[in-house]
Amino acid sequence: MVSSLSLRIKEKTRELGFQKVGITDPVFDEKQKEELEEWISKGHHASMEWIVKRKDERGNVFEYFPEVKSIISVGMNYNSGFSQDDLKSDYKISQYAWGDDYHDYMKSKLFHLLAWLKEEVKDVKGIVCVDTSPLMEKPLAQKAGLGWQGKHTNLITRDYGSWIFLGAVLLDIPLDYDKPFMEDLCGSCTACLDACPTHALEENKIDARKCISYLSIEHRGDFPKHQNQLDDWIYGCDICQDVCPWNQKFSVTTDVSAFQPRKDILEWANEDWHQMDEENFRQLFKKSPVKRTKFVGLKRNIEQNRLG
Ligand code: B12
Ligand code: SF4
Ligand code: SF4
Repeated sequence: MVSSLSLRIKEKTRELGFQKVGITDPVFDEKQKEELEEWISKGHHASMEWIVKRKDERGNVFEYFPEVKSIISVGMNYNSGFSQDDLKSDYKISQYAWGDDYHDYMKSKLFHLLAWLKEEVKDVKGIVCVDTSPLMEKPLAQKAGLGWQGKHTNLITRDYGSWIFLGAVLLDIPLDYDKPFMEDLCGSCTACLDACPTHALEENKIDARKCISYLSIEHRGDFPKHQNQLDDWIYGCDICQDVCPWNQKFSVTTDVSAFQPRKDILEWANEDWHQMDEENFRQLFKKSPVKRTKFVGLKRNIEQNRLG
């Protein structure tokens, strides 16, 4: 029988604004760890050495939090209802970066959830994770029943498509576990694989070295000559998600105003991007995920598209 605590946790999580929530045990199939190690051994992590450094934790949650007994996996819809065509400029910015930084937004909600839980269960220990912790959030969300990993590798949900951010709370108490999401609803579709302009995808696998999202956000310094194709993207890339039928048919507009596009992102023309100085960057991207590239990185991406 499902305990009332597990039900109340889910109720509270939804009340805090998460559309998707599931609970899973922390014991993972060895296969996840092997896939991660294979990915790294092929060099598909590119220059993301922070993945290599903490690969043992990422591949096995007990290495990260030995007392873990349950994981609450959450998803938050960020589809703003706008499309790349609504941007005046030819330059494109990934939808996830049009508004406020989701790390801060989701973490504050999950800390709230943990604080509430500490009032319900004395001495419970927990860790809040959004993106940056050494955790494989997509396979974890699948294990908690939220959806499946599409051929583009992102987690897709039946009811919101893949425009959802993921997060988790690791807990040292046992709870009732949901069934994993077993179906692969990609079927014979290959739209994302066909649309990726740099051929970064193979079914369910990505070579980050070729991915525009990696190149424009994570890569530091000049681009290697054979890997400098950004196709007008100046921050991130949404192509494989934009073409996905699950996003085209089932996405729902979010009610989170923090994820709505900032006015200048919609209204800046190419010239404005070319003329952007450090002060403009600082103002426009305050509390935005775009801060990650710093001024110099975004400027590099704009120049690469302009001259490349
Ligand atoms: C590193 C990273 C990146 C890297 C590498 C991407 C990747 N696919 O791993 C780069 C910089 C390229 C990147 C890009 C993006 N990212 Co990112 N990224 C991460 C991060 C920090 C770690 C992911 C990871 O562990 N990768 C390691 C590899 C090995 O994992 P994997 O791709 O899941 O590989 C699995 C499959 O290959 C699978 N597999 C192998 N064979 C087979 C066969 C079958 C049949 C199946 C089903 C599976 C399967 O096994 C592997 C292990 O499970 C996560 C946050 C987190 N902590 O998890 C966010 C995360 C995955 N990113 C996210 C987002 C939003 C993006 C972008 C959309 C941003 C953008 N618009 O530019 C793009 C999407 C690009 C893409 N097509 O994946 C979201 C995804 C949300 C979702 N709905 O899934 C996450 C979860 C962040 C978050 N908290 O919301 N990202
Ligand atoms: S984000 Fe863009 S470059 Fe990366 S796999 Fe998807 S379509 Fe390809
Ligand atoms: S575009 Fe097609 S193959 Fe790719 S993730 Fe979506 S449904 Fe799956």
